[in-house]
Amino acid sequence: MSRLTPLLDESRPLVMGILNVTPDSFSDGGQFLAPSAALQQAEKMIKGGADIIDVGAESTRPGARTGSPEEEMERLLPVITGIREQFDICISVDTSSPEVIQETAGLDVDLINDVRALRRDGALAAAAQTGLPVCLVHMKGNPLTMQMEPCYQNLLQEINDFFLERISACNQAGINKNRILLDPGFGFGKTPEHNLRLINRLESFREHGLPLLVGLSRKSTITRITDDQLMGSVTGALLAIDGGAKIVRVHDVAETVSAMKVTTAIRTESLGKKI
Ligand code: PT1
Repeated sequence: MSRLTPLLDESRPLVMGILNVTPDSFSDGGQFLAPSAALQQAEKMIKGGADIIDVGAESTRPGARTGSPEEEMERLLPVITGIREQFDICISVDTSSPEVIQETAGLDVDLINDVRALRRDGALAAAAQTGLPVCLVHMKGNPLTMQMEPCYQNLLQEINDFFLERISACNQAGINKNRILLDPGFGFGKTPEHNLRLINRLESFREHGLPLLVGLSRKSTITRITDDQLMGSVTGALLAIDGGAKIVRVHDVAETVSAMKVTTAIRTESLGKKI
């Protein structure tokens, strides 16, 4: 069974640490490409309190181009295998490729995180086959084109309609609702104002009754507001959790976890155990 399932049943929010093994990632490109550097970063995030490590080999930042599944696998395989050998941590694979979904499922991973919401040919069937939970991200367009004048009649409704359509496609492919997480896709085909509204109105997406995941760490909307990426990202993560996010996807795990502990202590009026 996926290690994520019991974690989702806990009442606390979860932290997903980002591990990019891409040569061109938007904030840490190339830094963790070597498997040993990637494993060190994974260890740092686990020590910092990460519940999940999200490993990705395809850059999906605005303007990025898609690589081949073989390229993705070549980068992912040693890192996923290494993490699995060393740590009993939840591993998420950030991919849209059916081949990668199928291959990595054999490496005992716990979540398929797809910014294309399993819309690629064969991705739904591949994900269904694995029996793993899936995260469906809302994206208008594709990474190459998504920031070219993104436009909505009704942002929140269009995202919810998209969720309904993808949940139904998943159900038809044999992926039950209890295996689905939703992500409104901060930075995916949206203006900064759209992105800010998503977080401010996160409760709009609760109607599906599914866990919400939000990733805003170090994204351009944040860095356009403040030069302090860390404080900006942590603040955004806290407000996302306040709005009902079950999982926040972050670069700075330890800092986010510390901030979350203080908000939890205030909300529960009790000291958590100091780690
Ligand atoms: C995300 C996410 C992701 N984001 C999930 N997976 C990225 N579930 C990759 C910018 O504007 O939010 N949720 N996987 C990275 N994508 C972006 C998008 C990075 C926009 C940067 C920007 O700077």
